[in-house]
Amino acid sequence: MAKTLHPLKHSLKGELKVPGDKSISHRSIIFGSIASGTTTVDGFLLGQDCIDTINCFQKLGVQIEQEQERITIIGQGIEGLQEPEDVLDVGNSGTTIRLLLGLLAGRPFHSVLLGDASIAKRPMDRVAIPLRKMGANIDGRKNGNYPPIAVSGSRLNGIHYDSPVASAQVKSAILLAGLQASGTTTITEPALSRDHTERMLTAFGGRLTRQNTTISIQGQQNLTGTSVQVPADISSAAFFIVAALITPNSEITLKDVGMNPTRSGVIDALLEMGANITILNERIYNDEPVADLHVTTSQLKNIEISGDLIPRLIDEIPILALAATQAKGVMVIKDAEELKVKETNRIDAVVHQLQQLGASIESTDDGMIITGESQLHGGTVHSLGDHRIGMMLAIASLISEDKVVIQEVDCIAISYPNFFQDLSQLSNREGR
Ligand code: SPQ
Repeated sequence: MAKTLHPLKHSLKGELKVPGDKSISHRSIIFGSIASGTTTVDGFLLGQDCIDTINCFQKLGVQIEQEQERITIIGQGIEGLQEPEDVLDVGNSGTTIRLLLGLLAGRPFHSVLLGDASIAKRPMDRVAIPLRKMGANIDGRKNGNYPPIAVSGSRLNGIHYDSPVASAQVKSAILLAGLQASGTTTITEPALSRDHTERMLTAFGGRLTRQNTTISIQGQQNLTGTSVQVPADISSAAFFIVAALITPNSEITLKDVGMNPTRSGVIDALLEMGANITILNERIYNDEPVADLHVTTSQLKNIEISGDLIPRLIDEIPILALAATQAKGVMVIKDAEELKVKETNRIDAVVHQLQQLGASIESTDDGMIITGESQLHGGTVHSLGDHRIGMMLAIASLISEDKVVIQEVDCIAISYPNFFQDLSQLSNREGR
């Protein structure tokens, strides 16, 4: 479906709570399903990716009930998982397929995992290689690297793995396998990736240790069901934060935003760019920091984004690139090769789509270079089936001279089903 969006007539004003965190929602289903006893999850993200995780666990025999944003999982312990009678379809979700591979590597049955056309192109070697070292049987297309991918459970042994990438999906898959392995499993990553798995495992009564970027887990642990309150997703909030910063006379407050330091790199980067963002009412939900964010229109200046900051804002690079088109000076984004293996090649997708709107932006081998300040002129663009590209382009329409037509906007429902209603609520405009 295509959608035509017109430039913003007024400013953005008001208060909004964006939907629940996608990474935490996935993990609440995974841990609730392998724990013993009942788990309740409030503020669950009803985006397609997380619904697909629920569907996979139901096929694995877990009783999961949904009532609006409250999910109840009746966990029977990890031994309660049963061989699925059908393939496990993860849809568009890289997190679901990679974490399931780690979990199912140690279960005594056979499963086949597949997803949509984007998932069929996303590499699984990054998890399959360390899992095979632990004793896993994993096979798939192109030497076992691409879905559909099959896993036959086996006895796993703990390993020490030095991961070449800072990836929470790799770390989490290894920890889920390590939970079932004999001995200790240790993973060292080159920079710290998001740590929701570690925090949630602890909330379910699991034990692990961390020293710098090395995490160790002892095998054969039992988890116990608990209550989870999911914070609002900082990755979804980022679209409205940037929208308020770059549109005239805007002032918004975003409620209950997850501020886990392994995810809040986007706030650090924007503050360094001169953004007026005030962090209010800081508190903790199940070991996850949360705050309200007050944001007003700001004159931004560009900075370099690289190194250890990259994993802390990897999913926000598309919207940061849009912010950079409206900031003074040049933004250089480096060390971000990981963008090439997301739902799309996000370096190419961001650069080509923003060029279509008139931005001054070029790709590099490991990132992009953006020169501000440029007036976007509008035009026809494509989400390429990537929810974060679709939302970035919708925010770009607010400041374009002319209308923006976005093709394939439906994909936004992967992480933010009510995105356009929430945008209308803040933009208070006719005709949207
Ligand atoms: O789940 P998926 O499709 O991989 O989703 C994305 C996204 O933009 O929503 C990436 F495309 O987020 C990943 C994120 O980039 C979610 C995630 C997680 O929940 O563990 C970790 C990151 O990926 P990685 O490979 O760096 O671990």
